Amino acid sequence: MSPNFQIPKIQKAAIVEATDAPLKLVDNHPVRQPSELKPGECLVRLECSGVCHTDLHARKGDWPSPAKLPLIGGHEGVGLIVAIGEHTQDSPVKLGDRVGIKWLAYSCLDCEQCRKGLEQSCPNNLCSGFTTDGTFSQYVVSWVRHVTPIPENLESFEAASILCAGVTVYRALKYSQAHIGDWIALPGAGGGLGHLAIQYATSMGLRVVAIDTGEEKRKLCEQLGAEKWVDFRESKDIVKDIIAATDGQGAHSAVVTAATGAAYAQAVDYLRNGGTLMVVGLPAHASLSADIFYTVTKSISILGSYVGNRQDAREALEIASRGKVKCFFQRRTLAELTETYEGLERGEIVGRIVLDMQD
Ligand code: 8ID
Ligand code: ZN
Repeated sequence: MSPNFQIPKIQKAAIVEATDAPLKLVDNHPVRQPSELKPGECLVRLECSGVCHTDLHARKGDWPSPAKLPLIGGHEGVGLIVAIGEHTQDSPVKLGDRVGIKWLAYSCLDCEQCRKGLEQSCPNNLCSGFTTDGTFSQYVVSWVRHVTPIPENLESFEAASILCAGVTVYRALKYSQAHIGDWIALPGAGGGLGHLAIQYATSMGLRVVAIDTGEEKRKLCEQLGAEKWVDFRESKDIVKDIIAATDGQGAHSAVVTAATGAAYAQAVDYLRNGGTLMVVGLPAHASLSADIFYTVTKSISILGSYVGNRQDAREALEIASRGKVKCFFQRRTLAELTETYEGLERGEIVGRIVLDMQD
């Protein structure tokens, strides 16, 4: 416990009280006090938080796995550690450190998945803004072993969305089996995950065909380095257009970050023989259907990719800190979270929204 930080008793927070209920904005939500923290826990005073489409899924309760209720969403937070639970041993972070809160808030670090670096799939995990309260409040409780140190030369608002969107697409690209010079198809390219995927992909030397809709998203995708653009609303034949855009042979890999099942429908068809489909976007009530004959005869790999581990987070941030990847975001306040969800639902958010948590 530090004498340096004044910790208030109450704070602003956006609360989901019941599945699909409107957000309740309050300014008197209790702040967990330093004396109430368990060993291994820390209290972070948030500066900002990105808003991910996952937060909207959590509010709506449209995934097969339920969120805690009542719930404070949010998992792209950056702030300062203002307290650490008494009797915490060997903490890798200290008071005053600037850290990130990502989706994976806690894992046991001892099960087979954790030992193998697949901690995001730890059966005992806790996820920020889903199974433990997240970053849409001014203070959040997290775990010293899982918060992510933010590189000094990366501004907090720039870092926020790297903690989910950035890490997720960085890892998906890493496992996409795409090599320098290969074509990568990115359905959802104009959204939060997608616009960062364009930049990580071009940094890896990949050639990007961006798939999304509307002039604003087209411009952003092209500015960020996409060589080809297919508008999924305008195209009469998406498979044909993507194959034509990729030297007539199809993309070597696809990282699907669209939040709709439709974006998966043709992926196997526009992949080149030997191609890889990275399953990232998590549309509600959707299942993946791929023609078995062509999956086999085209030697297609289909891989699920779930956020990233602590090492992926550090790598994704380090790349951003070197200026290779830059989040395109608009600043808003917590009071504007409801309209942000509405914008996400309508597919109108270009890049990301990052909330100023002290405003
Ligand atoms: O670990 C994971 N796998 C992970 C991590 C983080 C987020 C998965 N996600 C999931 C989210 O839960 C969500 O389902 O990825 C999805 C995308 O998250 P996001 O990038 O935060 O959402 P967004 O900003 O709304 O972007 C989605 C984009 O998809 C486009 C939209 O226009 C938007 O720009 N899109 C849609 I909707 N349908 C499309 C289609 N058929 C499409 N783009 C191409 N083709
Ligand atoms: Zn997310």
